[in-house]
Amino acid sequence: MPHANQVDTVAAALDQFQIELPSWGFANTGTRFGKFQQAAAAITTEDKFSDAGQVHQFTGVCPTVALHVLWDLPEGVGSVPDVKTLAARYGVRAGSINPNVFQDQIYKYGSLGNPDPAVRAHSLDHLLASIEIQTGLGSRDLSLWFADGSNYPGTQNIRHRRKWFADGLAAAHARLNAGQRMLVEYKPFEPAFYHTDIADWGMALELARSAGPQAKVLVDTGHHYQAQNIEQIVAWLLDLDMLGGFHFNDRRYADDDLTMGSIDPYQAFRIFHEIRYFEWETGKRADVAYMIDQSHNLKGKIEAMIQTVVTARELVAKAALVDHARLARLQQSCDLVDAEECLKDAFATDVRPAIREWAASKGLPADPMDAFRQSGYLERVTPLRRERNLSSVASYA
Ligand code: LRH
Ligand code: MN
Repeated sequence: MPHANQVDTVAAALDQFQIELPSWGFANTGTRFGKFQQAAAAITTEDKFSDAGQVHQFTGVCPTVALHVLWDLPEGVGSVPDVKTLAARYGVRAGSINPNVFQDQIYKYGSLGNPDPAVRAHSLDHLLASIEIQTGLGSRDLSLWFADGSNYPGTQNIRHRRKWFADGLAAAHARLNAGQRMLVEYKPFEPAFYHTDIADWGMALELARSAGPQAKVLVDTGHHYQAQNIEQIVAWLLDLDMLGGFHFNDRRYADDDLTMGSIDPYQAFRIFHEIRYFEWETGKRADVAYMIDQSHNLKGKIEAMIQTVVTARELVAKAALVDHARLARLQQSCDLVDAEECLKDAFATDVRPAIREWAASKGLPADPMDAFRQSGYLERVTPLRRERNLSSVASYA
């Protein structure tokens, strides 16, 4: 039986926790070696809202869905009314808006970083159209990731591309409305394999700062070299008031987009710890958008998402149990072992009983996965989607 203040601490942490679901996490996705079709996978934007609604219904902490402009708003700003209808129907709001300047053929040599001014202008137009969608849907964040870069030394002028990105992001920032933010996501490689224009946190920080005050940095946990200390980057960005949000997932090798906490849950715990410790020390709420960015190539999409959110709730609860006052004293007195044990003790705490109490207090199921499986939702939607999913088999070459 968890002791009283553990239950209160966990409940307080979960009462203020929200994590955004990626619409693309519900659709059939694959790798360059192929895509294994799931009959039940979401196809339409309505399917994605419906599936996201299931995850929120059973976990209680995912009231928004991140949208990718080309994939979820086929008519661009013209799709806004439909999306609003879906949000109302399925009880989840439209979240961050993700422009797509990496898929179309014209982006072969880049988008905002392309040597061709016409392609840079076209890319900027897409960002501005995405801001109109952001405004139409009342979404706070424009979430920006660019595939831009090069594959071979000497093939592009890296300095010129940096300047073009600075100009493009500043031009987009100028069109943001009050209360809106733009989040600049970095990634060291893929699909570019020699240089990527926004490759690390420092480049994203510099570009966000030069764009304007409503620009922040987005940390995708899969976008780091193996040896990088991600929670140190998080601590720096927090201290610089430049941390805007996260794309949580997990990886064994590169940007594997695996289920959060499936490979290294202590990594995600250390990230949540740095945020909680910052909030405890400063008394300030970290203004961070927690989002999931995963592609479930083999697992059932909705089950993988429920697994992810259940894990996220547990890691947030564990991080809330760190005795911050004691930790601060031990860090100051350099009591290394006891300081480290503060984190390990919290991480080792089984918070599931306390989370079940919190869930019961919210009218939520003790076991979201079991509740979803008992709901018969999959049995209902699969026949409706099977034909369309299994008729389109995509191959790499
Ligand atoms: C790029 C990325 C980006 C998304 C995409 C689906 O790797 O992390 O955030 O747009 O995945
Ligand atoms: Mn991402």
